[in-house]
Amino acid sequence: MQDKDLIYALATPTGGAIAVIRMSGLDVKAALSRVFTGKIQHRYASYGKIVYEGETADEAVVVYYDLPHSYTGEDMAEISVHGGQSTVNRVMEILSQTGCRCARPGEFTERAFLNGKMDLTQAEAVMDIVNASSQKSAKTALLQLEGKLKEKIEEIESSLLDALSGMDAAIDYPEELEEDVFSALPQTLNEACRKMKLLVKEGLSSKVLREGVKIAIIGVPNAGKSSLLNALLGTERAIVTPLAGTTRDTISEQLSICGMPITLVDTAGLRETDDEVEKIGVSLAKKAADDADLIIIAIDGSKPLTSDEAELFAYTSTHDCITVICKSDLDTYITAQDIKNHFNMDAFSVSSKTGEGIEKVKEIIALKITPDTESPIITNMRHIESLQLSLKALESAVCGLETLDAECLATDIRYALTHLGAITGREVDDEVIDRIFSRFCVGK
Ligand SMILES: Nc1nc2c(ncn2[C@@H]2O[C@H](COP(=O)(O)OP(=O)(O)OP(=O)(O)O)[C@@H](O)[C@H]2O)c(=O)[nH]1
Ligand SMILES: [Mg+2]
Repeated sequence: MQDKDLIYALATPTGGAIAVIRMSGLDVKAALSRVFTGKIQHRYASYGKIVYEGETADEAVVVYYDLPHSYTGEDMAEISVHGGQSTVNRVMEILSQTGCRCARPGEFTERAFLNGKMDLTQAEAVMDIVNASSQKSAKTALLQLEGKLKEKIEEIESSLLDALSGMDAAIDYPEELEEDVFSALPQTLNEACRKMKLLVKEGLSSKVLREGVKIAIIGVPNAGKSSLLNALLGTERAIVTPLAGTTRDTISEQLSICGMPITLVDTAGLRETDDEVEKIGVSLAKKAADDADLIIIAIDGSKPLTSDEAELFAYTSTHDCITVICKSDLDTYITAQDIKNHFNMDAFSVSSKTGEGIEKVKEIIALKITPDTESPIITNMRHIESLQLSLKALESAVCGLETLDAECLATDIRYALTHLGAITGREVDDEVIDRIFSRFCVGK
Protein backbone atom coordinates (compact mmCIF):
# COMPACT_ATOMS: atom_id res chain seq x y z
CA MET A 1 0.00 0.00 0.00
CA GLN A 2 1.36 3.40 -0.85
CA ASP A 3 0.23 6.69 0.61
CA LYS A 4 -0.65 9.34 -1.93
CA ASP A 5 1.07 12.25 -0.22
CA LEU A 6 4.75 12.86 -0.66
CA ILE A 7 6.18 13.89 2.66
CA TYR A 8 9.53 15.23 3.80
CA ALA A 9 11.11 16.15 7.11
CA LEU A 10 14.46 16.94 8.61
CA ALA A 11 15.57 13.75 10.37
CA THR A 12 18.65 15.10 12.16
CA PRO A 13 18.98 17.71 14.92
CA THR A 14 19.78 21.20 13.73
CA GLY A 15 23.30 22.56 13.99
CA GLY A 16 25.27 19.51 12.80
CA ALA A 17 27.78 19.38 9.95
CA ILE A 18 25.40 17.31 7.87
CA ALA A 19 21.60 17.33 7.81
CA VAL A 20 19.51 14.45 6.54
CA ILE A 21 16.12 15.15 5.03
CA ARG A 22 13.84 12.22 4.45
CA MET A 23 11.25 11.88 1.73
CA SER A 24 8.58 9.22 1.41
CA GLY A 25 5.47 8.56 -0.65
CA LEU A 26 4.32 7.97 -4.16
CA ASP A 27 7.02 8.16 -6.84
CA VAL A 28 9.72 9.90 -4.89
CA LYS A 29 12.04 9.27 -7.82
CA ALA A 30 10.03 11.44 -10.22
CA ALA A 31 9.66 14.28 -7.74
CA LEU A 32 13.30 14.23 -6.66
CA SER A 33 14.69 13.95 -10.17
CA ARG A 34 13.18 17.37 -10.92
CA VAL A 35 15.55 19.00 -8.44
CA PHE A 36 18.44 16.54 -7.98
CA THR A 37 21.09 16.23 -10.68
CA GLY A 38 22.53 12.84 -9.59
CA LYS A 39 21.36 9.36 -10.50
CA ILE A 40 18.51 8.06 -8.36
CA GLN A 41 18.87 4.33 -7.99
CA HIS A 42 17.59 1.77 -5.50
CA ARG A 43 19.97 1.34 -2.55
CA TYR A 44 22.65 3.54 -4.09
CA ALA A 45 24.20 6.62 -2.61
CA SER A 46 24.54 9.16 -5.43
CA TYR A 47 26.27 12.48 -5.40
CA GLY A 48 24.67 15.43 -7.17
CA LYS A 49 23.32 18.92 -6.72
CA ILE A 50 19.99 20.27 -5.59
CA VAL A 51 19.07 22.75 -8.29
CA TYR A 52 15.87 24.78 -8.60
CA GLU A 53 15.05 27.31 -11.30
CA GLY A 54 18.66 27.25 -12.47
CA GLU A 55 20.07 27.95 -9.03
CA THR A 56 22.10 25.45 -7.00
CA ALA A 57 20.97 25.22 -3.41
CA ASP A 58 23.60 22.73 -2.22
CA GLU A 59 25.55 19.60 -3.02
CA ALA A 60 23.84 16.47 -1.78
CA VAL A 61 24.18 12.73 -1.40
CA VAL A 62 20.92 10.88 -1.97
CA VAL A 63 20.26 7.34 -0.86
CA TYR A 64 17.14 6.04 -2.52
CA TYR A 65 14.95 2.96 -1.78
CA ASP A 66 12.28 1.53 -4.05
CA LEU A 67 9.05 0.42 -2.38
CA PRO A 68 8.58 -1.80 -0.45
CA HIS A 69 12.23 -2.10 0.58
CA SER A 70 12.33 0.98 2.74
CA TYR A 71 11.61 2.01 6.31
CA THR A 72 8.10 3.21 5.45
CA GLY A 73 7.39 0.53 2.86
CA GLU A 74 6.98 3.30 0.28
CA ASP A 75 9.46 4.90 -2.15
CA MET A 76 11.89 6.72 0.07
CA ALA A 77 14.95 8.92 -0.14
CA GLU A 78 17.40 10.23 2.40
CA ILE A 79 19.02 13.44 1.24
CA SER A 80 22.21 14.49 3.01
CA VAL A 81 23.07 18.15 2.63
CA HIS A 82 25.29 20.58 4.53
CA GLY A 83 23.94 21.28 7.99
CA GLY A 84 23.66 25.07 7.93
CA GLN A 85 20.16 26.22 8.82
CA SER A 86 19.67 28.42 5.76
CA THR A 87 20.82 25.62 3.40
CA VAL A 88 18.49 23.12 5.03
CA ASN A 89 15.59 25.55 4.91
CA ARG A 90 16.25 26.27 1.22
CA VAL A 91 16.39 22.56 0.31
CA MET A 92 13.16 21.88 2.20
CA GLU A 93 11.52 24.85 0.47
CA ILE A 94 12.57 23.42 -2.89
CA LEU A 95 11.18 20.01 -1.95
CA SER A 96 7.85 21.60 -1.12
CA GLN A 97 7.88 23.11 -4.62
CA THR A 98 8.00 19.58 -6.04
CA GLY A 99 4.68 18.72 -4.43
CA CYS A 100 6.04 17.40 -1.15
CA ARG A 101 4.51 18.43 2.14
CA CYS A 102 6.13 18.61 5.56
CA ALA A 103 5.53 15.38 7.52
CA ARG A 104 3.56 15.29 10.77
CA PRO A 105 5.33 14.05 13.91
CA GLY A 106 5.84 10.31 13.65
CA GLU A 107 4.38 10.11 10.15
CA PHE A 108 7.25 8.05 8.67
CA THR A 109 6.89 5.45 11.40
CA GLU A 110 3.09 5.61 11.20
CA ARG A 111 3.33 4.80 7.49
CA ALA A 112 5.73 1.95 8.28
CA PHE A 113 3.07 0.58 10.67
CA LEU A 114 0.18 1.10 8.24
CA ASN A 115 2.18 -0.56 5.44
CA GLY A 116 2.85 -3.60 7.62
CA LYS A 117 6.60 -2.98 7.94
CA MET A 118 6.34 -3.16 11.72
CA ASP A 119 3.74 -3.69 14.41
CA LEU A 120 2.81 -1.10 17.02
CA THR A 121 5.26 -2.42 19.60
CA GLN A 122 8.09 -1.93 17.14
CA ALA A 123 6.86 1.50 16.09
CA GLU A 124 6.68 2.59 19.72
CA ALA A 125 10.17 1.18 20.27
CA VAL A 126 11.49 3.54 17.60
CA MET A 127 10.38 6.45 19.72
CA ASP A 128 11.74 4.89 22.90
CA ILE A 129 15.14 4.45 21.26
CA VAL A 130 15.16 8.06 20.11
CA ASN A 131 14.25 9.19 23.63
CA ALA A 132 16.19 6.61 25.65
CA SER A 133 18.07 8.32 28.45
CA SER A 134 19.99 5.30 29.69
CA GLN A 135 21.80 2.44 28.01
CA LYS A 136 19.50 -0.02 29.71
CA SER A 137 16.33 1.59 28.39
CA ALA A 138 17.88 1.87 24.92
CA LYS A 139 18.74 -1.83 25.02
CA THR A 140 15.17 -2.68 26.00
CA ALA A 141 13.75 -0.55 23.20
CA LEU A 142 16.10 -2.19 20.72
CA LEU A 143 14.91 -5.65 21.75
CA GLN A 144 11.37 -4.44 21.21
CA LEU A 145 12.27 -3.03 17.81
CA GLU A 146 13.72 -6.37 16.84
CA GLY A 147 10.26 -7.75 17.47
CA LYS A 148 10.87 -9.61 20.74
CA LEU A 149 7.69 -8.34 22.35
CA LYS A 150 5.71 -8.94 19.17
CA GLU A 151 6.98 -12.55 19.12
CA LYS A 152 5.95 -13.12 22.74
CA ILE A 153 2.50 -11.64 22.21
CA GLU A 154 1.96 -13.60 19.02
CA GLU A 155 2.96 -16.81 20.77
CA ILE A 156 0.28 -16.23 23.43
CA GLU A 157 -2.23 -15.14 20.80
CA SER A 158 -1.66 -18.25 18.76
CA SER A 159 -2.39 -20.60 21.69
CA LEU A 160 -5.51 -18.59 22.57
CA LEU A 161 -6.73 -18.65 18.98
CA ASP A 162 -6.41 -22.45 19.01
CA ALA A 163 -8.41 -22.58 22.23
CA LEU A 164 -11.00 -20.20 20.80
CA SER A 165 -11.48 -22.23 17.64
CA GLY A 166 -12.08 -25.27 19.87
CA MET A 167 -14.72 -23.34 21.82
CA ASP A 168 -16.36 -22.10 18.62
CA ALA A 169 -16.52 -25.67 17.34
CA ALA A 170 -18.09 -26.79 20.63
CA ILE A 171 -20.72 -24.06 20.26
CA ASP A 172 -21.49 -24.58 16.57
CA TYR A 173 -21.18 -28.36 16.16
CA PRO A 174 -21.50 -29.91 19.63
CA GLU A 175 -22.47 -33.35 18.33
CA GLU A 176 -19.83 -33.57 15.64
CA LEU A 177 -16.82 -33.00 17.88
CA GLU A 178 -14.33 -35.82 17.53
CA GLU A 179 -11.93 -34.69 20.22
CA ASP A 180 -12.51 -33.28 23.64
CA VAL A 181 -11.77 -29.59 23.09
CA PHE A 182 -11.95 -28.92 26.80
CA SER A 183 -9.21 -31.29 27.92
CA ALA A 184 -6.24 -29.16 26.87
CA LEU A 185 -7.91 -25.91 27.92
CA PRO A 186 -6.72 -25.63 31.56
CA GLN A 187 -3.11 -26.08 30.50
CA THR A 188 -3.42 -23.59 27.61
CA LEU A 189 -5.14 -20.91 29.68
CA ASN A 190 -2.89 -21.29 32.71
CA GLU A 191 0.23 -21.21 30.57
CA ALA A 192 -0.96 -18.05 28.79
CA CYS A 193 -1.75 -16.46 32.19
CA ARG A 194 1.71 -17.36 33.46
CA LYS A 195 3.42 -15.80 30.45
CA MET A 196 1.36 -12.64 30.65
CA LYS A 197 1.96 -12.25 34.39
CA LEU A 198 5.68 -12.49 33.75
CA LEU A 199 5.52 -9.81 31.07
CA VAL A 200 3.48 -7.51 33.35
CA LYS A 201 5.90 -8.09 36.20
CA GLU A 202 8.85 -7.32 33.98
CA GLY A 203 7.12 -4.23 32.70
CA LEU A 204 6.32 -2.94 36.15
CA SER A 205 9.89 -3.58 37.25
CA SER A 206 11.25 -1.52 34.42
CA LYS A 207 9.03 1.29 35.59
CA VAL A 208 10.52 0.91 39.07
CA LEU A 209 13.94 1.53 37.59
CA ARG A 210 12.72 4.70 35.96
CA GLU A 211 10.32 6.23 38.44
CA GLY A 212 9.87 4.24 41.63
CA VAL A 213 6.56 2.72 42.64
CA LYS A 214 3.36 4.10 44.08
CA ILE A 215 1.47 1.82 46.44
CA ALA A 216 -1.97 2.72 47.80
CA ILE A 217 -3.53 1.09 50.86
CA ILE A 218 -7.28 0.93 50.51
CA GLY A 219 -10.06 -0.72 52.47
CA VAL A 220 -13.31 -0.14 54.33
CA PRO A 221 -13.25 2.20 57.38
CA ASN A 222 -11.50 0.78 60.42
CA ALA A 223 -9.89 -2.06 58.46
CA GLY A 224 -6.49 -1.15 59.88
CA LYS A 225 -5.03 0.78 56.92
CA SER A 226 -3.37 3.58 58.87
CA SER A 227 -1.97 1.11 61.38
CA LEU A 228 -0.55 -0.91 58.48
CA LEU A 229 1.04 2.22 56.98
CA ASN A 230 2.62 3.02 60.36
CA ALA A 231 3.85 -0.56 60.78
CA LEU A 232 5.39 -0.62 57.29
CA LEU A 233 7.05 2.77 57.90
CA GLY A 234 8.09 1.90 61.42
CA THR A 235 6.77 5.25 62.73
CA GLU A 236 3.47 6.58 64.01
CA ARG A 237 2.84 8.70 60.92
CA ALA A 238 -0.94 8.40 60.52
CA ILE A 239 -3.57 8.92 63.20
CA VAL A 240 -5.15 5.68 64.39
CA THR A 241 -8.38 5.56 66.40
CA PRO A 242 -11.12 2.97 66.97
CA LEU A 243 -13.53 5.32 65.16
CA ALA A 244 -14.47 4.37 61.61
CA GLY A 245 -13.65 7.24 59.27
CA THR A 246 -10.55 8.53 61.07
CA THR A 247 -8.47 9.12 57.95
CA ARG A 248 -10.04 11.75 55.68
CA ASP A 249 -7.20 12.99 53.52
CA THR A 250 -4.67 10.83 51.70
CA ILE A 251 -1.29 10.54 53.42
CA SER A 252 1.83 9.87 51.34
CA GLU A 253 5.13 8.73 52.77
CA GLN A 254 8.36 7.59 51.17
CA LEU A 255 9.95 4.31 52.08
CA SER A 256 12.49 1.98 50.62
CA ILE A 257 12.01 -1.76 50.25
CA CYS A 258 15.06 -3.70 49.06
CA GLY A 259 16.56 -0.42 47.85
CA MET A 260 13.58 0.45 45.70
CA PRO A 261 11.94 3.83 46.14
CA ILE A 262 8.30 3.54 47.13
CA THR A 263 5.59 6.09 47.81
CA LEU A 264 3.12 4.56 50.23
CA VAL A 265 -0.32 6.19 50.33
CA ASP A 266 -2.84 5.76 53.15
CA THR A 267 -6.42 6.58 52.20
CA ALA A 268 -9.85 7.22 53.69
CA GLY A 269 -11.98 4.12 54.26
CA LEU A 270 -14.25 3.46 51.29
CA ARG A 271 -17.96 3.60 52.11
CA GLU A 272 -21.14 5.38 51.13
CA THR A 273 -21.36 8.51 53.26
CA ASP A 274 -23.31 11.76 53.59
CA ASP A 275 -20.46 13.49 55.35
CA GLU A 276 -19.08 16.10 52.93
CA VAL A 277 -15.46 15.83 54.12
CA GLU A 278 -15.51 12.06 54.12
CA LYS A 279 -17.04 12.05 50.63
CA ILE A 280 -14.05 14.01 49.32
CA GLY A 281 -11.73 11.60 51.15
CA VAL A 282 -13.44 8.63 49.49
CA SER A 283 -13.04 10.08 46.03
CA LEU A 284 -9.38 10.91 46.76
CA ALA A 285 -8.92 7.32 47.92
CA LYS A 286 -10.34 6.01 44.66
CA LYS A 287 -8.07 8.30 42.70
CA ALA A 288 -5.05 7.14 44.71
CA ALA A 289 -6.02 3.54 43.94
CA ASP A 290 -6.41 4.30 40.24
CA ASP A 291 -3.02 6.03 40.12
CA ALA A 292 -1.18 3.35 42.08
CA ASP A 293 1.14 0.77 40.54
CA LEU A 294 0.23 -1.65 43.28
CA ILE A 295 -2.75 -1.66 45.64
CA ILE A 296 -2.80 -3.14 49.12
CA ILE A 297 -6.35 -4.15 49.95
CA ALA A 298 -6.60 -4.06 53.74
CA ILE A 299 -9.26 -6.32 55.25
CA ASP A 300 -10.23 -6.42 58.93
CA GLY A 301 -9.73 -10.11 59.73
CA SER A 302 -11.47 -9.81 63.08
CA LYS A 303 -14.87 -9.30 61.44
CA PRO A 304 -16.84 -11.24 58.85
CA LEU A 305 -16.48 -10.14 55.23
CA THR A 306 -18.99 -7.52 54.13
CA SER A 307 -20.50 -6.61 50.80
CA ASP A 308 -18.43 -3.38 50.93
CA GLU A 309 -15.31 -5.51 50.84
CA ALA A 310 -16.62 -7.57 47.95
CA GLU A 311 -17.18 -4.27 46.12
CA LEU A 312 -13.60 -3.35 46.86
CA PHE A 313 -12.33 -6.45 45.10
CA ALA A 314 -14.56 -5.73 42.13
CA TYR A 315 -13.35 -2.12 42.01
CA THR A 316 -9.71 -3.16 41.97
CA SER A 317 -10.08 -6.14 39.68
CA THR A 318 -8.03 -4.60 36.87
CA HIS A 319 -5.19 -3.52 39.17
CA ASP A 320 -2.20 -5.32 40.53
CA CYS A 321 -3.16 -6.02 44.17
CA ILE A 322 -1.97 -7.60 47.38
CA THR A 323 -4.58 -8.53 49.98
CA VAL A 324 -3.58 -8.06 53.59
CA ILE A 325 -5.76 -9.44 56.36
CA CYS A 326 -5.21 -7.11 59.32
CA LYS A 327 -5.46 -7.67 63.10
CA SER A 328 -4.19 -11.27 63.11
CA ASP A 329 -3.60 -10.96 66.89
CA LEU A 330 -7.39 -10.87 67.41
CA ASP A 331 -9.89 -13.70 66.87
CA THR A 332 -10.02 -14.26 63.13
CA TYR A 333 -13.11 -14.46 61.00
CA ILE A 334 -11.32 -14.32 57.67
CA THR A 335 -8.49 -16.55 56.48
CA ALA A 336 -6.28 -16.39 53.42
CA GLN A 337 -8.18 -19.42 52.14
CA ASP A 338 -11.48 -17.48 52.34
CA ILE A 339 -10.00 -14.73 50.18
CA LYS A 340 -8.69 -17.32 47.74
CA ASN A 341 -12.09 -19.01 47.54
CA HIS A 342 -14.12 -15.83 47.17
CA PHE A 343 -11.83 -13.62 45.11
CA ASN A 344 -9.16 -15.94 43.74
CA MET A 345 -6.38 -13.88 45.31
CA ASP A 346 -3.50 -14.68 47.61
CA ALA A 347 -3.76 -12.98 51.00
CA PHE A 348 -1.37 -12.46 53.91
CA SER A 349 -2.23 -12.04 57.58
CA VAL A 350 -0.57 -9.33 59.61
CA SER A 351 -0.82 -7.72 62.96
CA SER A 352 0.22 -4.10 62.92
CA LYS A 353 0.02 -4.28 66.70
CA THR A 354 2.57 -7.09 67.23
CA GLY A 355 4.41 -6.70 63.91
CA GLU A 356 3.63 -10.27 62.90
CA GLY A 357 3.58 -10.68 59.10
CA ILE A 358 4.84 -7.16 58.34
CA GLU A 359 8.20 -8.40 57.03
CA LYS A 360 6.35 -10.95 54.90
CA VAL A 361 4.24 -8.18 53.32
CA LYS A 362 7.45 -6.26 52.52
CA GLU A 363 8.84 -9.40 50.91
CA ILE A 364 5.71 -9.80 48.80
CA ILE A 365 5.86 -6.15 47.74
CA ALA A 366 9.53 -6.59 46.81
CA LEU A 367 8.71 -9.72 44.84
CA LYS A 368 6.03 -7.88 42.90
CA ILE A 369 8.21 -4.92 42.00
CA THR A 370 11.81 -6.10 41.96
CA PRO A 371 13.42 -5.25 38.66
CA ASP A 372 14.57 -8.20 36.67
CA THR A 373 18.31 -8.23 36.16
CA GLU A 374 17.65 -9.35 32.61
CA SER A 375 16.48 -6.65 30.25
CA PRO A 376 12.69 -6.55 30.41
CA ILE A 377 11.12 -6.59 26.99
CA ILE A 378 8.13 -4.50 27.94
CA THR A 379 8.40 -0.98 29.30
CA ASN A 380 5.55 0.91 27.85
CA MET A 381 2.56 1.65 30.13
CA ARG A 382 0.11 1.26 27.23
CA HIS A 383 1.37 -2.28 26.72
CA ILE A 384 1.31 -3.08 30.42
CA GLU A 385 -2.27 -1.84 30.81
CA SER A 386 -3.47 -3.84 27.80
CA LEU A 387 -1.74 -6.92 29.16
CA GLN A 388 -3.39 -6.44 32.54
CA LEU A 389 -6.83 -6.20 30.92
CA SER A 390 -6.12 -9.26 28.82
CA LEU A 391 -4.94 -11.13 31.88
CA LYS A 392 -8.15 -10.27 33.77
CA ALA A 393 -10.23 -11.69 30.92
CA LEU A 394 -8.14 -14.85 30.91
CA GLU A 395 -8.37 -15.22 34.67
CA SER A 396 -12.12 -15.00 34.30
CA ALA A 397 -11.87 -17.78 31.70
CA VAL A 398 -9.82 -19.85 34.14
CA CYS A 399 -12.58 -19.40 36.76
CA GLY A 400 -15.09 -20.48 34.08
CA LEU A 401 -13.25 -23.76 33.59
CA GLU A 402 -15.32 -25.26 36.40
CA THR A 403 -18.57 -24.91 34.47
CA LEU A 404 -17.11 -25.55 30.99
CA ASP A 405 -19.62 -23.20 29.44
CA ALA A 406 -18.18 -22.87 25.92
CA GLU A 407 -19.94 -19.57 25.20
CA CYS A 408 -18.65 -17.84 28.34
CA LEU A 409 -15.17 -19.25 27.81
CA ALA A 410 -15.15 -18.09 24.20
CA THR A 411 -16.25 -14.59 25.24
CA ASP A 412 -13.48 -14.31 27.83
CA ILE A 413 -10.85 -15.63 25.44
CA ARG A 414 -12.06 -13.23 22.78
CA TYR A 415 -11.72 -10.29 25.22
CA ALA A 416 -8.24 -11.45 26.11
CA LEU A 417 -7.31 -11.54 22.43
CA THR A 418 -8.78 -8.10 21.79
CA HIS A 419 -6.60 -6.56 24.50
CA LEU A 420 -3.53 -8.39 23.21
CA GLY A 421 -4.35 -7.14 19.73
CA ALA A 422 -4.27 -3.57 21.04
CA ILE A 423 -0.60 -4.06 21.92
CA THR A 424 0.57 -5.12 18.49
CA GLY A 425 -1.91 -2.90 16.66
CA ARG A 426 -3.93 -5.79 15.23
CA GLU A 427 -7.04 -4.51 17.03
CA VAL A 428 -6.58 -0.89 17.78
CA ASP A 429 -8.70 2.10 16.91
CA ASP A 430 -7.53 5.11 14.93
CA GLU A 431 -7.70 7.38 17.94
CA VAL A 432 -5.11 5.30 19.81
CA ILE A 433 -2.89 5.22 16.74
CA ASP A 434 -3.10 9.00 16.38
CA ARG A 435 -2.26 9.44 20.05
CA ILE A 436 0.77 7.15 19.80
CA PHE A 437 2.29 8.73 16.73
CA SER A 438 1.63 12.30 17.80
CA ARG A 439 4.15 11.76 20.62
CA PHE A 440 6.92 11.20 18.06
CA CYS A 441 9.22 13.91 16.85
CA VAL A 442 9.02 15.19 13.28
CA GLY A 443 11.30 13.21 10.97
CA LYS A 444 10.68 9.84 12.64
N1 LIG B 1 -5.59 -5.61 67.82
C1 LIG B 1 -5.32 -4.94 66.75
N2 LIG B 1 -5.97 -3.79 66.46
C2 LIG B 1 -5.65 -3.12 65.35
C3 LIG B 1 -4.68 -3.58 64.43
N3 LIG B 1 -4.62 -2.72 63.41
C4 LIG B 1 -5.52 -1.74 63.66
N4 LIG B 1 -6.14 -1.98 64.82
C5 LIG B 1 -7.16 -1.15 65.45
O1 LIG B 1 -8.25 -0.98 64.55
C6 LIG B 1 -8.78 0.36 64.66
C7 LIG B 1 -8.73 1.03 63.32
O2 LIG B 1 -7.39 1.14 62.91
P1 LIG B 1 -6.92 2.19 61.81
O3 LIG B 1 -5.53 1.87 61.48
O4 LIG B 1 -7.22 3.58 62.23
O5 LIG B 1 -7.89 1.78 60.64
P2 LIG B 1 -8.17 2.55 59.27
O6 LIG B 1 -8.46 1.50 58.27
O7 LIG B 1 -7.08 3.48 58.98
O8 LIG B 1 -9.51 3.33 59.58
P3 LIG B 1 -10.10 4.65 58.87
O9 LIG B 1 -9.00 5.63 58.72
O10 LIG B 1 -11.16 5.09 59.81
O11 LIG B 1 -10.66 4.21 57.56
C8 LIG B 1 -7.91 1.04 65.72
O12 LIG B 1 -8.58 0.98 66.96
C9 LIG B 1 -6.65 0.23 65.75
O13 LIG B 1 -5.99 0.25 67.02
C10 LIG B 1 -4.01 -4.81 64.74
O14 LIG B 1 -3.15 -5.32 64.02
N5 LIG B 1 -4.37 -5.45 65.90
MG1 LIG C 1 -7.03 5.45 58.68
